[in-house]
Amino acid sequence: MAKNWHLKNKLENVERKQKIFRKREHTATSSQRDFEIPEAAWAADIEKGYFAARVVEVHKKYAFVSPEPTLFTVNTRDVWLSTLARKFMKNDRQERNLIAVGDRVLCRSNQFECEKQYSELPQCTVEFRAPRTSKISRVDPLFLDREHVLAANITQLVIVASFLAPTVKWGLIDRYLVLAEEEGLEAILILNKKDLLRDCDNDSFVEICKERCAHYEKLGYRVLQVQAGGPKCPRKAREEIYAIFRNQVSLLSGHSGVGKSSLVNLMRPELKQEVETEEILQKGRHTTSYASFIKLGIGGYVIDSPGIRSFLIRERTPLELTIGFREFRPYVGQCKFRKCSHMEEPGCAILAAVEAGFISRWRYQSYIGILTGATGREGRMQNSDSGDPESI
Ligand SMILES: Nc1nc2c(ncn2[C@@H]2O[C@H](COP(=O)(O)OP(=O)(O)OP(=O)(O)O)[C@@H](O)[C@H]2O)c(=O)[nH]1
Ligand SMILES: [Mg+2]
Ligand SMILES: [Zn+2]
Repeated sequence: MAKNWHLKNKLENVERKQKIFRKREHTATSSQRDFEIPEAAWAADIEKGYFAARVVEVHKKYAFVSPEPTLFTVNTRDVWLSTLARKFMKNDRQERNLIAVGDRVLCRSNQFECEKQYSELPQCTVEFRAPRTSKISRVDPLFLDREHVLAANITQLVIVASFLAPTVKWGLIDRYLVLAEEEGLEAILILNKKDLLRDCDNDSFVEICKERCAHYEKLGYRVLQVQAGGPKCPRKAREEIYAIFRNQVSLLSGHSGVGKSSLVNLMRPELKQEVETEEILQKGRHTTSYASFIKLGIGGYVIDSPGIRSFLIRERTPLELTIGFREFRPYVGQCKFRKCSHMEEPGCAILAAVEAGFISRWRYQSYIGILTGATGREGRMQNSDSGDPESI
């Protein structure tokens, strides 16, 4: 009974917060609305000398952008230092940064206006942002009612985990899958450090890994088990990796040390990525410090991001969350109670499917974890409470 009461309270809370969020969205400041302008309306400004660009890196007070003369051709070698137009620099916004890596923006050069040159790079002002075709975001760890957009306009989400060192966190994978499902993005799973699994003598762990990889494949996700670092990656594995990333704009996400940058380095990146070394490991910090938009020699672009420390995603109602678990969908609307949370209600179709073995228990546990707001703090940085780096 006490548990039921707690759950009811919790769900009412989610609904209340969502109402506030929607109301806020509705009354978003006019500056926020004006900032997002469809590209079709950019032509007149482009004639005045403005230029379209892609955001390639975001810092606290500035960002780097690269011109994008046509869609999907980003001149990543031509980097401009940009600041946001002053009129948009308001604090009362729901989004941590108005621009994120991957955003398409319209810039005005102020190369000859600036009295002070802060950098040798040309300088510009970001005047407008195009509506996003996709975004991946989390809850800002510093202000829990604010959204932190990690990347925008990606064409696929590549979730990277390592079998060991650090040990794979299946719950984190499921959290990312929920975001991908909601955005209608293809999600691909790369399980790295296959060599460590091969040498592992914990048979039950190896068995679980095998089972779960096969289960994700059964659910229709592409799963790749690779060895991105260490000795040379075999040609076949390399070809498989290329086939995933070629001509896409991919976001690489996952926790620190799993091998995201090692993967990027296999694909002839324009900028070689720094990979974790013994020294960095001792300091316990992220190797990649900022998410950056990188052109790949094999074709396409990738956003390499630092391993995430806290991955709290926006709270969702049970109905919203079931969308993120594709195997739950056939049972949605079949429960006895319309507002079923699928936790312990009688006549719950999802619980029955778990009992009957149609939904796996561990995926169901992930659902419960997200629904009840487990923090998602995982990994070797979990004891560090020093706030978050400015980037992702
Ligand atoms: N044994 C083994 N080690 C690997 C493999 N891939 C990468 N590594 C090592 O794992 C460590 C972490 O790799 P990174 O590529 O820096 O990981 P990352 O995900 O980019 O980490 P952050 O930038 O901190 O988020 C490095 O020491 C790599 O050499 C692999 O397949 N097997
Ligand atoms: Mg890295
Ligand atoms: Zn139910």
